[in-house]
Order: sequence, then structure tokens, then C-alpha cells
Amino acid sequence: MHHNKTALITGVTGQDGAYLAEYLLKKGYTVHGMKRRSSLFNTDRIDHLYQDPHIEDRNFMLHYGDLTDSMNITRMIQEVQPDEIYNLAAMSHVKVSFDTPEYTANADGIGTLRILEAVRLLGLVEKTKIYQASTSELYGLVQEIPQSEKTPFYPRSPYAVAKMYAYWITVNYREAYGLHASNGILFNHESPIRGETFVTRKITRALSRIVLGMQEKLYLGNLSSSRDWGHAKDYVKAMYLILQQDQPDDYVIATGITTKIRDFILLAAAEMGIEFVFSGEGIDEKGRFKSVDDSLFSATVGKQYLDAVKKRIQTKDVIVAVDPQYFRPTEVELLIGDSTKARTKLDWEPEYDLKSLVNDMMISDIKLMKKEAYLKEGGFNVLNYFE
Ligand code: NDP
Ligand code: GDR
Repeated sequence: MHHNKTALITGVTGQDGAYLAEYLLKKGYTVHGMKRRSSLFNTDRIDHLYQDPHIEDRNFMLHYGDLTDSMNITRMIQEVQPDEIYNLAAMSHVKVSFDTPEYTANADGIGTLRILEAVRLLGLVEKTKIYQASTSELYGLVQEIPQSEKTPFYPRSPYAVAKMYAYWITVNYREAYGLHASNGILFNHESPIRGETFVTRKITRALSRIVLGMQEKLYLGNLSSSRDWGHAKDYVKAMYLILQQDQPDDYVIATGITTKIRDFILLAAAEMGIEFVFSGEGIDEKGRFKSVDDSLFSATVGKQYLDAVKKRIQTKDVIVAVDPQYFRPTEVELLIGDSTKARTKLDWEPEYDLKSLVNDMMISDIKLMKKEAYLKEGGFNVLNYFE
């Protein structure tokens, strides 16, 4: 399919931005991305798409920018004249939003307004379609199970409150000015390139490190909350479909299956042939290895690491423990989405289920951590990041 359309993606260096950029480039789009200045390179997730600025006919370009800078956003939109804007940039960590509430409101809430207002100011209302990255966090203290487009919101964090402003300002610009502006209310979606401090990736990274002997334990917060987890690759397709509709609208994107954090750990361990058990309650809950399937472990991790794992089974070592520092002042306990509208109107259907998502993440993290293990075994200094 050849589109010749131009898209602007804010948050292009993030998980979703990277998958969406790749997806749109494959469809023949010219893609412009906004990246932030940082003191270290921050383009790891899109380096495989990078094009030398000196080649002609480039179709993937990056621009420095920030959602808190109106002039910058306005100039960028004026220069790019996008057919579609995907506003994916955000301070996206729920726990961190309790530490930086004002900045979060500015970037995640007013940032969206800045984009909408720039499109209006530049006379692009007829040309430019806008996708706003809304979230299942809007449902917070859920008023209904499962959650659909009709479920009332009850945000439970500065992040969710900021995203609630962004949701409604998007709806308001659509109704007031006829802008093609839509919200995708996406439930949690993960992948091998998920940020390392979100719970799924924290688990897949840590378990990989633990079986390779590079980390002792994993500390987590609330193990009993439930999330509706999908694969980011499936979810960026929904973003694209939402902007291909004649009419702008709001859509829930979800799998319809919810799983506890604790059970995600069991699934991740099972990918390596390890049976995991939990005992105790509340902050005293502990997770341990119970048994290992020799051949599955050898095939996925490596025979040379088997004895160490068996030893940790024998000594009943604590592998997962609770640290209350990861608790949130107000928690979202249960999310499960009803995406009937998207499945009917957009014909959207996810390809990954939870098992294939976990498999994708574990294979990738075992490989990544093995690389580090080789470096360590070769005498190089290998550090861990703890958060
Ligand atoms: P990430 O945290 O992986 O990526 C966020 C992106 O936004 C990064 O590129 C980041 O830059 C950029 N960014 C952050 N602050 C600013 C700012 N002030 N100005 C410009 N850019 C900024 O998030 P995801 O890819 O997971 O999510 C994409 C969007 O979807 C976010 O808005 C998130 O809130 C929302 N969302 C995510 C869900 C999920 O499960 N993943 C579910 C529902 C909604 P840098 O790389 O430099 O940090
Ligand atoms: P969430 O994702 O808050 O749903 O927001 P996260 O993976 O951070 O938390 C999910 C659940 O796991 C519990 N949890 C922990 N979480 C983290 N990060 N670290 C821990 O150690 C830990 N232990 C337990 C949390 O309490 C929570 O219940 C994500 C983000 O991508 C948002 O931007 C997005 O809007 C929503 O998903 C949908």
C-alpha cells in the first residue's frame, strides 16, 4: 500500500513511537518524529530506522522538541504540515507522576492542548488528523467491569488526571472546531522494548538476570493488582486505523483478559521451564523457584546455568519479595477492557495473546542478559540498574 502521507509522531523514541514509526514507514508514509534533547543518546529504539541526514529523499526525520514548549510545537507542525499527528509523548510512569505532578500536568495535559491549538492556529483543521494517546488509567477506581467507552472515569494519579484533561480537550476541539481528533483509550501494552521500570519488563529483565546469576532477587510492589495486557505491536495498528476513519471518535483498545502481577511472574518463569510458587501475604509475601524442567531450561537459557538454579530450588531461596516503596498512594487495582467497538468498527483484532507476549519478552531479555553475562565472564565491568 502506498500512501504518500506525512505523519508527525511525538514520543517517537518511546515504545509505541518506535513501533508506530516502523509501521507507518512500511506503509509508505513520510515520518517526522519529535525527540527530546538529552545528555545521552536516547534513540536506541529507533536507531534501526535512522537515515543519514545527508542522503536524499529521506522519509524518516527527527526534530528536537518538547511538549512543554508551545512555540516549538507550533513551528514543527508548520514546517511538517502533517496529514496525521500521533501525540504519544508523555511522562508516562504512573508512580513517578506522584513525584512530578506539575510537570506531568504540563506535558501530558496542556501538551495536548498545545498541539490542538497549533493545528487550529495554523489553519490545518481540514488537513490534519490527530490521535491522542489516552489510557485505561482514566478508569482508575473502576465504576464498571469491564470498562468500555461508556464507563465513567475516576482517575487515581496525577498522571491519570492530566490524561483526563487531554482526553476532554481532544473531544472539545473535535466538537467546537470540527477537528478530526480522536482518543485511543489503550489498555496496558508491553513488548521487548517496554520501558524497563514498568512491571512486566522489570519482571522479564530480572528473571533473566537471576537465572544467569547476575542478580539475586527481585523487589516489587503490589502483586495483586490486575492488568489487561496486550502487545504494543498490535496496539499501534489500532492508532493507525483510528485515523483512517471518516469520522473522528474514541475507542477502547484491549484484549478483554485480565491477569494479576503475580501470575505474570508465573508465566514468565514458565517460559524457561521454571515452576514458581508464592507463599505468605501482604508485605511478607515471597516467591521462590519450585522446580525446573531440565530440557526446557537448557533450550531457552542454557545447560550451563541449570545447576545454579537447582541449587536455589534446594535452598528455597527467596527470589521475589515485596518492597512497599513501590506501592502507590492511590492504586488502580483492576483493569479489563471491552473493545467491542474497535473490533466492530475498525475491524481491529490483536494477533498476540498473553502467552505469546510473555514469550516474546522473555526470549528477548534472556538474549540481552546473556550478552551482559558474556561480558561479565570476559572480565568486563557490568552494572545493574535498580529502580
Ligand atoms: P514511553 O514512556 O515509552 O514513551 C514516551 C515518549 O514521550 C518518549 O519518547 C519520551 O521521550 C517522550 N516524552 C516524554 N516527555 C516528553 C516531553 N515533555 N516532550 C516531548 N517528548 C516527551 O511511553 P509508551 O510508548 O509506552 O506510551 C506512549 C503514550 O501512550 C504515552 O502518552 C502513554 O502515556 C500512553 N499510554 C501508554 C500505554 C502503555 O501501556 N504503554 C497505555 C495507554 C496509554 P524520551 O525517550 O526522551 O524519554
Ligand atoms: P501502569 O503500569 O501503572 O498500569 O501504567 P505499571 O507496569 O507501572 O504498573 C502495573 C501494576 O503493577 C504494579 N506493580 C509495579 N509497578 C511497577 N512499575 N514497578 C513495580 O515494582 C511494581 N510492583 C507492582 C503497579 O502497582 C500497578 O498496579 C502503564 C503506563 O504505561 C501508563 O502510561 C499507561 O497509561 C497505563 O499502563 C495503561
